[in-house]
Order: sequence, then structure tokens, then C-alpha cells
Amino acid sequence: MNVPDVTGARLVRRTLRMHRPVATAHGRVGDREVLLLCLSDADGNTGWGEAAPLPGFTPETVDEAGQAILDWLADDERIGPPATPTARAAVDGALLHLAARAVGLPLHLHLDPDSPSSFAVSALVAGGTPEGLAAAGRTAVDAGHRTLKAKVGALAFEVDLVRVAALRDAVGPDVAIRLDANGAWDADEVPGHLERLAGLGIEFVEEPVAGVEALAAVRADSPVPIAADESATSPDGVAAVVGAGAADLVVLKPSAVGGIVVAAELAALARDAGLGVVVTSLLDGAVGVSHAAHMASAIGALDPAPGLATSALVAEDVGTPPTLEGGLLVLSGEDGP
Ligand code: OSB
Ligand code: MG
Repeated sequence: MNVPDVTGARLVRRTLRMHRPVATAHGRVGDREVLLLCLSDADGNTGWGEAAPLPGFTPETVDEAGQAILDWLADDERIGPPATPTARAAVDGALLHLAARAVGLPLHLHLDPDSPSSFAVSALVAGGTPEGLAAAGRTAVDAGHRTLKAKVGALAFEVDLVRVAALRDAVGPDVAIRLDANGAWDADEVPGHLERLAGLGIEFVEEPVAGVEALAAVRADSPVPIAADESATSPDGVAAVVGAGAADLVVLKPSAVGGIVVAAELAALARDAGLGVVVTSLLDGAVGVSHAAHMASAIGALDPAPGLATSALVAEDVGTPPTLEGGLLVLSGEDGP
């Protein structure tokens, strides 16, 4: 990376407020504190980055991320990036954003001049009841989405099966539906679950079970493609997934794995092994979603559709996210804080 000459820095803490908590098999994701880092150069250009730790999905607290960013700022030599992933995401994001602003380009065009400024994204649809999930699916499809994602694994499987069947019924056969169990299902029950879900036409299931070995065992006979998410958050994790044949795809959340640079490395590792790559958000604020979206465009990870429509779930954001127009995410140099 071409490191810009940073002459000023500001770190602010903000609250990211959701319309309502998002239910996952690891618990609910509600309002949380995030950090925004603003770096500037001698010409007055600014670049923004975000650290948005999420308990259960990232190792550090927001205070630890803040300290790691302050340590990085205090280190005149800038020897290496922060070791905590969300702090690194903020630092690398702000540096790349600053470099793009300094040459007057939206970040994705700075990273790859031929990358597209809009692309289709998956919508995360929520609803504990079959009717609720079906209604959310219809709303998303009416808004233009052709890919939907639903969380499973927080309720009894029989309930999830009825929910997903209602969603399929509501949106018809041509809309892609992906599911995410966040590792919650019992290993011995997963094959039966996947057999029964397969009839509903499922694009893929994320982390049906926890752990690389368990994923590999499940994938060997799975009628549904398997995606690794929590198991693929580091180079070692992706290598283990690839080595064990544990997944057909990896889900990469730049904000959780260490930012744009690390996520691009993980994507390359996965692709070199023939795996698909799905770029998603960690229910990030506007800056994190924007950076993930610019990266997805720049590395051409646009099919399967990135899971980057999550700003619609945010009631009070930390800036202006990329806009959603008819199921497409539209990037500009203006999205961000
Ligand atoms: O497991 O994919 C996840 C958001 C926060 C924390 C974990 C996850 C998510 C998402 C993001 O589901 C949306 C998406 O992947 O489409
Ligand atoms: Mg997931």
C-alpha cells in the first residue's frame, strides 16, 4: 500500500443505533459503540476509517480497539498495523480512503479503475414467525433485491424450516435465499437439516456447524453449498478451510478480519483454491459498509451478491452509507461520514 503522509488524526466514539435488534444464533445484535478515525494530510484531505467490534464475532472490546488505534497513532515509525482486527480495519480504511481522496477518486476506482460503481446486494431479512419472515422477504423483493439472507439456528429447526418455507413461498422460485446458522446446529443433526432444506432451493448455508472439521464432515455429503464465515477470519483459518475441503465459499467481513487489505488477501487465498467469496458487513456503520462495498467492487467479488444492504437496518448511522436503489448498492466518493 502506498502510505500517505498523515499530518493529523482524530478519533471519535459514536453510537450506532439499530431500528431493532437483529436476532442471530449467538444472540441479538443491538445498538453498539463504534469508533471513527479521521486521518488528514498536509493538503487538508481527510480519510475516514471505522472500528466496530461486535462481541461474539470479534475478539476485542471498543476500548481495546481504541487503545490499539491510539498506540498506532503514537508510534511515529508506523512500523506495522494494529494487531486487533477492528483497529486495523479503521487504520487501513482511513489510510486508503485518504489516499483515494488525495487523488480525487472514489475508493473503488483508486483500487481498480475498471471497477463498477453499482452492483446487486443481498438483503438480510428478519422475522421470528413464518408470516413475519415472509412479509420481510416480500418487502425486500418489492424493493428490488434478488438475493435474501435469513438467520436460522436461534429457534428449533422445525420452526426454522417452516419460516424458510414461508419465505420461499412468498418470494417465488427465482429469488436466491441463503441461510446463516452461525455454527449453532448439532453436528449429528446437520445432515438431516440440510436434506430437508435442500428442497426449498437454498443458495448456501453459512456455518451450519461450528469448526472446520465439523464443516468438512457436513460438506462431504451436503446437498446444499456450504459457506465458512466464523471459521475463515484469518489466513490460517482460510487455509484450514481450504485444506479440509470445509466449504464451497467463504464469507468475508472486512471490518471483522482486519480491513480492506487483509480481506483482499483472504479473498485471494480462497479464490486461488477455487472457493467463492461473499463480502458482507458486520452490521457496521456507514464507513465500514462503504469500505467493504468499495473493496467488493475493486476485487470483483460481486457474485454471489455481497451482503451489504445492512445499512437499511440502522436507525442512526455514523455517516452516509452507499445508497440502495432498486436492490443495487450505489457507490460514490461521497459515501462515508
Ligand atoms: O454471521 O454473517 C454473519 C452480521 C453481523 C454479525 C454476523 C453476521 C452478520 C450478517 C451480515 O449476517 C449480513 C450478511 O451477511 O448478509
Ligand atoms: Mg455469517
